[in-house]
Amino acid sequence: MIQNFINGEWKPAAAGDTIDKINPMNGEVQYQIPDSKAVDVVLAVQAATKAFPAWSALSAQDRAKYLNRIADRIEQRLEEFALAETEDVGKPLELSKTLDIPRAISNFRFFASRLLHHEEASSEVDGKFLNYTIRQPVGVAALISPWNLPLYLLTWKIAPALAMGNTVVCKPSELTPKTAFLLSEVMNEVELPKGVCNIVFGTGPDAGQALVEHPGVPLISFTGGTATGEKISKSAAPFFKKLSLELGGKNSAIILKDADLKRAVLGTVRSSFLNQGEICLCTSRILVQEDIYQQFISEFTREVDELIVGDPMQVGTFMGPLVSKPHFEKVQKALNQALEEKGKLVAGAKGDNELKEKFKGGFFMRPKVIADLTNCSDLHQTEIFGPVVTVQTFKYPADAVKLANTTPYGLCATLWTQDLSKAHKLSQNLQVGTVWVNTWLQRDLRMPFGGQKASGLGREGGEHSFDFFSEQKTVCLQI
Ligand code: TXE
Repeated sequence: MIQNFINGEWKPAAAGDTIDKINPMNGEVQYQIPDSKAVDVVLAVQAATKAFPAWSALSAQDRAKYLNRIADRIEQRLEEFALAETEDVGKPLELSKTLDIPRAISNFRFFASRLLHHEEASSEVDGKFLNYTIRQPVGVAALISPWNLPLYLLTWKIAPALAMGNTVVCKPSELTPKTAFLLSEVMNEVELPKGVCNIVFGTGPDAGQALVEHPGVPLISFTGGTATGEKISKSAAPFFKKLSLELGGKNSAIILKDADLKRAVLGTVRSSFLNQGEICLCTSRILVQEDIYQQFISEFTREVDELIVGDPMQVGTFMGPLVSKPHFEKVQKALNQALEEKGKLVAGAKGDNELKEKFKGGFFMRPKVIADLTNCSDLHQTEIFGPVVTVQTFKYPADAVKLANTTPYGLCATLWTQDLSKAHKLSQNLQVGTVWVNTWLQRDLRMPFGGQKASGLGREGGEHSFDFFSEQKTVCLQI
């Protein structure tokens, strides 16, 4: 039974209410989680506040030891975590085992190591003054995470927050809570001091909102939808809280005529539909130079229609069900709009009914590729966040950059070309936080990660996470 983890103990929501967690495979109730309200959040923040002095006073070595112990324990329980992630999200078990859980382990190890090799600045002026910086924790950090990469993204916040000496109150998505609960077991197994890490389950408007508005929480790190990011930003503004927002995306894959076509096709199939297309970094717009359009689209659609969609527990499955009924309906609505706008379904026209038959009540669909929409269709602008991509052509590379930049978002882009001087030039002009050239989702945790425009505020990763999860102070001494 999943319960809140507050002050090192598991407990139900104070009012005893629960939320049904629905199985994406069949639409049935899988289990219940606490439907926490403000009172539960207050208890969690109290616990984190009480634990803060001792935790922030620990040496970097001791905090790093805890982070490494957490990583080791998750690694020992990898199969269990991977199964839980797949059963919650619907993603293939192979993906949970090779991407989600290993990355969660890396998050803890990376920031433990960074903490021990981290240097602060100092400078001396004309032999008269010595300046040096010190980094201090902020306090109780609110960490709010989404449902698409649940453990991967939650630990991307917990690790640097704890490394910097903060204590945390986590609010995972109510759609995919299981691995966060297993993580609370690990925190207990490694004897993390009580109250250092607290996990409260509940909805966004109740538990999430109460956490954002709590006056004892000076810092919020949020990953989720842009609309929610906006709400959080508004709630946090009067308190001048430190805020990091990693929001939605509408990412383009730009295929230039000199690209290695096979690599571009396979790379774009993966970047479009991995994790059912439910990654903020997924490709959702494919821009192909007109010279190679026919060749690209015929190879691309063939690969897409050959993808295996089905039981995520089966080896070879590329896509499982979408995460929830409301999300499935949101994606279907976008697809219907595209067809109403006379978009042409060039892949994914068949197979949905068979999936509905085979997985009764499940949120399954074949990956879709839509062509022939006009450039001003708002489907090129709105985040669909599912296995539906649009494809457009362009004449000159500069036209592709213009198309790619004409969305409210600015998270990432992929570029397929063998002319690397062109790649450097186009990368300069793309208004995004990350450009991948001839690859995708290759992540170096030392690099800044985040988006521009409606894709968010701030950067996390390496030093950027330490900057966000600490207060830097300059001390100037007359010598
Ligand atoms: O995310 P939400 P949802 C996009 C994607 C998706 C859309 C909405 O387009 O369709 O966002 O998805 C908590 N105060 N992404 O509804 O609402 C919520 O409980 C405080 C992109 O699942 O953003 C959950 O824990 N917290 C994204 C978390 O916020 C609130 C990944 C995310 O929920 C809250 C997921 C509130 N008022 C969705 N309302 C990415 N960038 O990867 C909700 N929450």
